[in-house]
Amino acid sequence: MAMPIRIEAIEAILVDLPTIRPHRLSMTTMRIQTLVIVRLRCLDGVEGLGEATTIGGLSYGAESPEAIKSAIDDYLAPLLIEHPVDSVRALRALMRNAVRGNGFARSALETAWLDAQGKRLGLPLSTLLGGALHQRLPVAWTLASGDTERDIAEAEQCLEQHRHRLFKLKIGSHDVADDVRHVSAIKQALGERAEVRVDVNQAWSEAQAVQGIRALEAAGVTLIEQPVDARLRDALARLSARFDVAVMADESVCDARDGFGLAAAHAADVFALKLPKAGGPLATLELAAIAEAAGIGLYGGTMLEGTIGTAASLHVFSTLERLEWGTELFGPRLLVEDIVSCGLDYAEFGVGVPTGPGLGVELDETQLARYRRR
Ligand code: MUC
Ligand code: MG
Repeated sequence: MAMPIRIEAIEAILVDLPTIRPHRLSMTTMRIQTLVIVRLRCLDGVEGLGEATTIGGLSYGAESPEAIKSAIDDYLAPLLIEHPVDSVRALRALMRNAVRGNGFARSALETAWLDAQGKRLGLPLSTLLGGALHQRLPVAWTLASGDTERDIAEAEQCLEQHRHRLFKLKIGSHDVADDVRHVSAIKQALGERAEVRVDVNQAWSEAQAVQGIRALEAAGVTLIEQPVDARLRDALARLSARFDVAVMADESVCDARDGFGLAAAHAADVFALKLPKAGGPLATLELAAIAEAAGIGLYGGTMLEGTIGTAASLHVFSTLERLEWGTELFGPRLLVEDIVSCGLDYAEFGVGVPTGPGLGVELDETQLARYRRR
C-alpha cells in the first residue's frame, strides 16, 4: 500500500501593506492592512496557501493578526504536522476538536489544504467544492474616505472605468443626521447609475437605527448592514420587520449555528458570508445552506483580504446558486502593493473566478520578502 502523503511544515507570515487611502470605518481608520499568510508544505513537495486577515487589529473581531499567527504557530501547526492530507474533513474535525474559536486561523489552514489538494490533482478549488456555477461575480466598492465630495469623485471614477456600480458606504462614526446627509448627497449625485448601501458596523442603538434607517430608506439606500451590536438579535429582528429596506447581518452571523438562530428569529433579510468568520470554506457553505433553506438572501463579504484570501472567497462563492446581493471582493484593490505574481481579473463591474489549480494564484517571493513583518 502507498504511504499516505503527510503535512510537513506550516508557516504563518504577517504582511503589512499600505492602503491606497485611509479607509474609515465606524470603529477604526485603516492606513495599512495586515495579511496573515499561511504556507502549508506537504511531503510530496506541494505547497498550499491560505490567508487569515482581519480588519484594524482587534477592532472588528476577537482575533488580532498576531493572535492568529500564534494560534497557528503554537497550537494548530503542531497538531497538523505529520497528519495525512487525504481528507479535509478529518483535518477540520481535528482542528475543531482541539481548538475553540479561532475561526480565522482554522479558515486559513483549511484553505491552504484545499489549495494544496487542488494543485496536487490539477483542479480549481471550486471544483473540489462541487463545481463553479459562475465564472464571474459582481463586486461592490466601499466608499470610506471620510469626505463626501471625495467619495463622490471616487464613485464617479469607478463608474467611468466600469469598475464598480454597487457602493457600500461606511457610516456610524458621526451623528445619525450627519451620516444621513453624507449618504443622501452621494446617492443624489449618483442617481440611478449606481446602487448605494450602508454598513454601520454595529455603531447604532436601536433608537438611532430607527431614525437612521427611516431616513436612508427614503433616500433610496437598498441595504442596511449590521446597524446594531452583533449580540442584539431581537433588535435586529425588530428593525428587519419594521422597514422594507433589506437589513443584513454581518458581525451577528459567523457560522451555521448563528445563521440558524437568526433565521429562526426572523432577524435579518440577508447574511454576509465571510470565510474567516465561518471558520473556513466548508463552514461558509454550511451557513449558505441555512440561508437558502430559510429564504434569506446572500452576500459575498470580505475582511479586506489580499489576493490569496479573495481568491479563496471567489472559489467558494462561485459554487452558490443564488448570491442575490453580489460580492464586495475588492480587497486587493484597496492595497497599494500585492504579494502575488499575477492579480485577479477585475473588469466590467466584476471579477473572474480563477481557473488554475487550487486557488489559481502564486506568491511573488520578492514582494513577500519586502513586505513581511520582521
Ligand atoms: C465589513 O464590516 O463588512 C467590508 C468592506 C469594507 O470596506 O470593510 C469590510 C468589513
Ligand atoms: Mg460589514
